[in-house]
Amino acid sequence: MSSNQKLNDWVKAVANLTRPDHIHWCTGDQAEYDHLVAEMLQSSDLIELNQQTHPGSYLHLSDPGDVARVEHLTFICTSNPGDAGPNNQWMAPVEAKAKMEALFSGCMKGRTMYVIPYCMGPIDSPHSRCGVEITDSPYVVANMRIMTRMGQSALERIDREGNFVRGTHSIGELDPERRFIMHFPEDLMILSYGSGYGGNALLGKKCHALRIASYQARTEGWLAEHMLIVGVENPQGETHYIAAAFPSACGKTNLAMLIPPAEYEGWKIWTVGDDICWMHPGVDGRLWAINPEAGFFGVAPGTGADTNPNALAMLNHNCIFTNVAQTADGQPWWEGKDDEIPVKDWQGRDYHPGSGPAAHPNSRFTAAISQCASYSEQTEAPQGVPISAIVFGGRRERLVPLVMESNSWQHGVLLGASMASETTAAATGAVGVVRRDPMAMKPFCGYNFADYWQHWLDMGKRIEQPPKIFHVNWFRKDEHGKFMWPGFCENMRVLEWIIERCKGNKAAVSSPIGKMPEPGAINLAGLEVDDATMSGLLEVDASAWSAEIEEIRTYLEGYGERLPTQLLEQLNQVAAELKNS
Ligand code: GTP
Ligand code: SPV
Ligand code: MN
Repeated sequence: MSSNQKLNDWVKAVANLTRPDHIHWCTGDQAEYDHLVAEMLQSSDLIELNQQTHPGSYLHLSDPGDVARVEHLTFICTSNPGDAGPNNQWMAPVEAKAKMEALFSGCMKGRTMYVIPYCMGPIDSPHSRCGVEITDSPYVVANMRIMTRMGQSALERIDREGNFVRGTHSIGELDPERRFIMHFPEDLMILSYGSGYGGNALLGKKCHALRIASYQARTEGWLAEHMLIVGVENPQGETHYIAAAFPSACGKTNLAMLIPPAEYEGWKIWTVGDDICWMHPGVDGRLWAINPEAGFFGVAPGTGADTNPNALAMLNHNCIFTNVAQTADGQPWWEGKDDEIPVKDWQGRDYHPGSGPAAHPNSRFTAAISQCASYSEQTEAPQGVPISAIVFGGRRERLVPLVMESNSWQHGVLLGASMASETTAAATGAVGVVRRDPMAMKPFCGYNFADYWQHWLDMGKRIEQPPKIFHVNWFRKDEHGKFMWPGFCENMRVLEWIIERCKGNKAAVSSPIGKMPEPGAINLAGLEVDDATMSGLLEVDASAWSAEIEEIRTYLEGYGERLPTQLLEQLNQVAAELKNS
């Protein structure tokens, strides 16, 4: 129980509706976690992995119909449909609440209802926000303990502050026909039914820290973004922090913990966050960022010694794996890990090579951020870290150059608003289809994108020393379908150029779409990238870009009268420069 009457009353009301057999208030301590794990091993919610090679690690196999976020079943329920915008699905709050009440009615009979107080962000940060998730899934409790500051300390902060986001979650029947993820930003409330997976169920993550928080951030003058936060330290011991927004499964976790290549002796990468970033203008005129999360819910496939050695090393203890495959000796396995051949696939069936992926393409690991070798102690700093550069990026086979810099904050907002990316397995639906994903927030902005872009433009005026804004694309392919840029740790070379630009040390070449590196400005020492490939990676095809700009115009104009005119002015300027080029 809490000393907060509002919290106690709400817990009671949810119990009256859902009818659980037991109510458990989570403390977040180790004994509670161990007990939950023991129960889940008993009920087969968890499978024990090899405790010699992976102590404290377990595997959860989800329902095969519940493997990713469900954007078509996700709603923003504001009183005015215009406030949700064309970027969201909207439902009237009264209708949504009635629908959810019917689903939740009696749904926890025979089960335990867990009350999870959690804090998003360092427990003593003025920028952190608390929430309480009620759930009937012990798997959710175990994951929330890794992903957030969960339990007693969060409850104490809630008792002190009085306000918190209310999240109610039930796995229900795991029936996609009876599944909804509903957000009520005006009430700071989330209702989620019918899924036990990731962002659908761990309500502190996308539901609270992005959809609800982005709505709050707009009214309160800050930014809640789908961004990693990384510190880049040079051999002189100077650290610059970069925040980067890439859509789901487009490389945030990888970039956040890269190990610089051999040519970068003395450089060090510090991980502050890999998915979500809350930024506030500081009294010193800079933009400061905290990571509201305490753990990673990272994509497993593709994580190997050659791509992301820091991640691989942290995954050998105290992890929860979801929907990966298993080797004969009970180790977790996924495509891209190593040359082993697994014996069981992500549904626990016998695996036969050639019968499709052994691990689900959206299989994931949950691990505490402090387990990562590149973990930065600044992750706990109440004021956060100062951001030198904001980087936008997408997965684009064609057209979009390796890196470019915006001409101004306003032009940078256009770069973010114009983002597009090939869809991935992180959400249900087709994979590999190019879609507009402004600021990587298409699935996560809790209000009308037009108002969001205006908010970004306004923020630029409120920050005296705004970060420089860049756009990158690691995913350009050649005519044989091969990635042109080696990516992964070699992205360090692009980060170096970005930081040099922030420090004012390197010149850039103007192009109609933004500032580009001068020839030779990206350090290619030790790389097998020839000059022709590099100029291909930095090429700006004016006629293809003119077509892209018209597509962007059509997309932006879809936002109607709310669209900031400044954004269209920026677009017109680019269009005119392309024409004259
Ligand atoms: P979410 O957790 O869904 O938000 O994803 P994310 O943005 O953190 O993506 P992540 O770093 O997990 O990468 C997703 C996939 O992209 C993995 O399979 C990676 O191996 C692959 N990937 C990441 N970085 C690069 C890169 O620089 N080049 C190439 N070719 N692939 C990459
Ligand atoms: C994403 O899809 O961007 C994720 C995974 O980070 S989930 O938590 O499921 O949203
Ligand atoms: Mn994400």
